[in-house]
Amino acid sequence: MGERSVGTNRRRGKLVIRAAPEKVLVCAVALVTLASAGDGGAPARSRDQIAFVSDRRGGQQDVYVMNDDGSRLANLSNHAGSDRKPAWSPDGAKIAFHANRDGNFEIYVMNADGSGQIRLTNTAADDVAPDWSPDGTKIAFVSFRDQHGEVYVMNADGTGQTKLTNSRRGDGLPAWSPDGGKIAFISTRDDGFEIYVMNADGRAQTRLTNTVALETVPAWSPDGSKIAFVSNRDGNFEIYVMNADGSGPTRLTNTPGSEGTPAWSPDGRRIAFDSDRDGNREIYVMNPDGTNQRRVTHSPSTDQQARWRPRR
Ligand SMILES: [Ca+2]
Ligand SMILES: [Ca+2]
Ligand SMILES: [Ca+2]
Repeated sequence: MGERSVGTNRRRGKLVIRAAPEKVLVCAVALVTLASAGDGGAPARSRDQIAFVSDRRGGQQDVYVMNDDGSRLANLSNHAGSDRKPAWSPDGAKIAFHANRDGNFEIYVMNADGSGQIRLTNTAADDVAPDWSPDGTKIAFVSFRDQHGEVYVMNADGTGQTKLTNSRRGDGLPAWSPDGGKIAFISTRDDGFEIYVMNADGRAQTRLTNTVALETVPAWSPDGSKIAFVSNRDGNFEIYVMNADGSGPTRLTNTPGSEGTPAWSPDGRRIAFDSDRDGNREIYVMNPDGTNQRRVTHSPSTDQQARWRPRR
């Protein structure tokens, strides 16, 4: 349904462009009015939103938000330097991200409209890759304050920073399970990039994948039964999904390009990801079985790291 309405708008746009200038203005106003009425007037909720990272503004990486059909794009973080890895609070009111505004990366948080940007960490090392706990009280992240990456957790206001892993190799990309009980993450502790899971207090660290290839970017399905991830086990990077215990890995994409960063929609019926299959990196959406893959962004810049906004 969403695709059809986009196509209709696009065709209308071409008709408008060929019309006389004064008609262009009239039609444009009419279209805007229709769009506003459609979005605001109906009792049904508006489209789900996706936060992502793009360098479309002068090569500067910022956190953007758009509707999940690519409409209503806005630059949220809009700051010099690199703003990356957006992660929504569970109520959809805030976004955590990492940025290198003071010489190295720190975790920041901002309101969903980009206002109120606050720094949560303050170390001489890189602090990156935040992920919010499902109850909203904590943020897991990765810090290199002990030279190598380890998974940490802190209160959502930045206090109480605590190290959860201590592998002394390289642990990263924490992803909180929907029930809050576990955190998936990646580690090189066994001489390869593999996906692990641990209890949210750091206990019971368990390896889920075991290949000679590279597995990374775990993402829990909303019901907690599956974990999507990225692997190059079949020659180049593709999106896979497995059961939460590591069993039943299944490939969802199959392209010569490089796929990255899967993210589930709040209803679990779609997975967003990024890919350079069309020449430069764009955000795509597909069904959880890999069908119906379609591109959402259309920009010559790099668009990546999609995260779907939770429904309130
Ligand atoms: Ca830092
Ligand atoms: Ca591929
Ligand atoms: Ca692009």
